[in-house]
Formats: sequence, structure tokens, C-alpha cells
Amino acid sequence: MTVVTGDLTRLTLDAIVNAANPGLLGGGGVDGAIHRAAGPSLLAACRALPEIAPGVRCPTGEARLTPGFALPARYVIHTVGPVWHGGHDGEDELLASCYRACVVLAIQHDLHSIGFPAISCGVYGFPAERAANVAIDTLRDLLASHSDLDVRLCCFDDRMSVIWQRALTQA
Ligand code: AR6
Repeated sequence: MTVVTGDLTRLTLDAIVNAANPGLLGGGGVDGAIHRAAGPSLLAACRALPEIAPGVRCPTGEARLTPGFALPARYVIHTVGPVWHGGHDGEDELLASCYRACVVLAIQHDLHSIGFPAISCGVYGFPAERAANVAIDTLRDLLASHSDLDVRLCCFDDRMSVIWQRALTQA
């Protein structure tokens, strides 16, 4: 597991993870960047995923897989992080569930490398240091039994990288 800095959409990996919303029809932040880089086929593939409730293709804490289309990554794993409501609304558990669901999908599809953005740390307002600790603890547990999985924690800027690198070395 390593921290890298830069644009997740540029990484050549088996899969990159999208920090999406439940509708899975695109948005801002990393979601917008992934849809732009993947091209319109990604939106069509997302639209084709079943709605489990009106407007909901992926509930918070779960994950869905699509091809990566024009991305260098072969697949996109879309997950929906929790909106931060102060930390007493199950946010840590839901965030951990996102990381677990993504890794489970990667293993089910025999993928060996996966790049994560800082899920929920943008528009959804999750404090970065707390999110980093949840993510790294959860991924460490999973990697204990799947040690061949190459995990990149992709931070968009240096400020975020410092926080995640510190969490990784202190954990
Ligand atoms: N590469 C890597 N990281 C990025 C990139 C990129 N190209 N672009 C942004 N980030 P956010 P969320 C970082 O807001 O908080 C969307 O509208 C960003 O700096 O993308 O889970 C969805 O549709 C931040 O650290 O995701 C949802 O509605 C991190 O990615 C909502 O935002 C996550 O920020 C999801 O909010």
C-alpha cells in the first residue's frame, strides 16, 4: 500500500475507484474527472446498472464495477462514501464499508492493482486525517489475507499526501 500524489485518472492500474453519489450519473470532483477521462460510454454503463430504489444505483457504503473505457485503468469501481455529519452518524463504519466493498469486487474480478481517491474527503466533508486512519486500518486488515493486491492511495495535492503518508507510517 503506497501513497501517490496526482490525478487518479492518469493511473494505469487494473481499477480506479470513483467517489460517486448514489445515482452514479456523474458529478463534480474526482467523479467528474473520471467521467471526462473515460468518455460518454461510462455514463451509459452506469445508467445501465439497476436502480435499487428511485435514483439509487449504489447505496452508501457499497460498490459497483464498470469498464474503464477510455481510461488507462481497465475498470472503474464506483463507491459512495458517507456525507460527514459530525462523526456520530456511522460515518467511520460506512467509509470502512466502501473500502471493503471495493477490495471485495477487485478480488472477485481477479484484479491485482487498485487506486483509491480520498473517498468522502471533498464535497462530502469527511475530515482527512480521520478518513486516512479509517481507510488504512481497513485496507491493512484486508491486505493481511490478500497480500498480492497493489493498493495506491491517490491524493490530489501535497497537503493531502502529507496527511495520508503520516497516517500510513504511524498506523
Ligand atoms: N484525482 C485524485 N483525487 C481527486 C481528483 C483527481 N482527479 N479530483 C478530486 N480529487 P470528491 P467526495 C480529490 O469531492 O467527497 C461528487 O460530486 C479531492 O481533492 O471528489 O466523496 C460526487 O458525484 C478530494 O480529496 O468526493 C458526489 O456527489 C477527494 O478526491 C460527491 O462529489 C474526494 O473528493 C462525493 O464527494
